[in-house]
Amino acid sequence: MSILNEEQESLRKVVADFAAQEIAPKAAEWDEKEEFPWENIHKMAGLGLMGMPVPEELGGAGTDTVTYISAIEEISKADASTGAIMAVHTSTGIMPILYNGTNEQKKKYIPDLAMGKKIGAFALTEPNAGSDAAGVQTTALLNGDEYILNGSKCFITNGGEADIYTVLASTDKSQGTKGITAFIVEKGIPGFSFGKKEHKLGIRASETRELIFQDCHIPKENILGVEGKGFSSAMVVLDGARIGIASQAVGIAQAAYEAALEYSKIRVQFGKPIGKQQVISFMLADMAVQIEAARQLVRHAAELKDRGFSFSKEAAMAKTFASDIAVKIALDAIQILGGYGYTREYPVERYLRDAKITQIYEGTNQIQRLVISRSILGKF
Ligand code: COS
Repeated sequence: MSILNEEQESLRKVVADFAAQEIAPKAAEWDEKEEFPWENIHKMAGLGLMGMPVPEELGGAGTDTVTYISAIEEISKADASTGAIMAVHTSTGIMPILYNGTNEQKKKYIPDLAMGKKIGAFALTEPNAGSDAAGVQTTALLNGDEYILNGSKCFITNGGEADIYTVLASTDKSQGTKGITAFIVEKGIPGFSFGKKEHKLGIRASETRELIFQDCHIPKENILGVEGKGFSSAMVVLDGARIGIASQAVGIAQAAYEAALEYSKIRVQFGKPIGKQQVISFMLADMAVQIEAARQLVRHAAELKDRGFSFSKEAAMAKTFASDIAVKIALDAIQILGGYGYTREYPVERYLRDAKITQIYEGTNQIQRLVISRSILGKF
């Protein structure tokens, strides 16, 4: 079953109306300027959208995952950049602390993050540790009551704008994945700086930056979870985050489909609207099927998570399918709009540019297929 209940549906509707009125009209401008949409983030914080699945006692909205990912879909439909900021902030900025933090860490960091007063980010990827996440070369060496962090991270979503970072570093290179540890690192501490800002194909209003650590002293109490458990904790966080990105992909696909549908009703060729020509109506029918199938996969993974079942394989399936169909649907939407679709006068070219990243980040779709095949066949 994956029909939203009354409460989930009414929250989805509130977010959809808000996103259509407040976010969508400016999405093209944010994209053009490559400017972090703080205005959107402040408004979303006011509505309680920056910490939806966080318990109320920690400043969140206390929703389930299904409601949270339905909101990501609606925000992403209006603006995929804002959807990326929200999803990454919540799923990978807050969740590592919620899952693994001590009570003191939770109280210190989560309320400001969940209320959107601060932004969170997650720093795993490095120049030589992408799909092979275990190849982390950033080191954290214990020195008295501190760890000293050295190295760099790349492609960090919310990098530079975020205040709180979960950083994965090697505390013992000889131990492989079991020598990786997570740390909470605050913006502004000595030895922590930002490198180049990436200029991207899509989600251009979201910030993506390099992080640089040069003899950065981290107090011992900022270790997140247990030393050596950072890698498996990161995998758990990423499983959840992949449902968010899958939902972002569904939102982009829905936006592209609706743009193509509207255009097909008004564009007249050969004496009738193109939507009444079978060649176009069948394309629209295929889009509708693919979006519904993707949405159901995403909600299924979210429901498994909410009910406490294992959902790693299903999250990977949802992300793979939803991101692949988002790219296909955005391409087909451009095809339906023809020459107009190829211009910046219409939003469909942006949808294609935004959709592409969903096949890449939070684990490429090749990695998702690896996760799925390992779940079916075992590791080989
Ligand atoms: N949940 C909990 N634990 C997990 C896990 C999961 N989903 N996936 C792996 N682990 C644990 C394993 O159980 C293993 O622990 P033990 O040694 O105690 O058994 C440990 O983590 C190492 O796992 P594994 O041997 O499978 O690691 P690999 O190096 O073979 O790689 C992949 C695993 C490829 C799946 C991982 O590197 C990956 O997900 N890469 C993509 C990274 C990514 O998504 N990056 C996106 C950017 S970060 S926002």
